Amino acid sequence: MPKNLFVGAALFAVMATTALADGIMLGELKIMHPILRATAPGANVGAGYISITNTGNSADRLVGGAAEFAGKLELHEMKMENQVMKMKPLENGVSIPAGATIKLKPGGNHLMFMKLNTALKEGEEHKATLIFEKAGEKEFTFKVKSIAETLKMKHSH
Ligand SMILES: [Cu+2]
Repeated sequence: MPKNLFVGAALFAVMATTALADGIMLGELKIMHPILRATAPGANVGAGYISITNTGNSADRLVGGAAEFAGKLELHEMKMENQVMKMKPLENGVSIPAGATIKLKPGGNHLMFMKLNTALKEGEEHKATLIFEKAGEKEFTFKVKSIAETLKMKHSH
């Protein structure tokens, strides 16, 4: 491909990206629907969900994050073990292939906020920072949804 044609294509890609009205862009990642699940009374861990689209040409990776309302933020996967669904930390984070949309949602990979220092109540908003290998880090505002509402997400596409 002639070099100037390649540059032109790249510029077009950048313009198309910034024109997206929905979601928040961080580099080439488009982040949508940051959600926290409301906690039951006395719970000291809380789950978080988010949708990430990689609009770029190379893979990125969600590697971790932090929040003031939690002592620690882990990335978890759900795994069947002896017919019991268990949560396991994803030590290598969550890969986001070029062009792919990954959804952290109930029943699948999720954000796990450990050592909560406040209850997460429906309707509230809390800030949490997510860290990506290539795109860097950014603070997002998560909306707290009821447990029933987050369960509906399980079957959404
Ligand atoms: Cu978990």
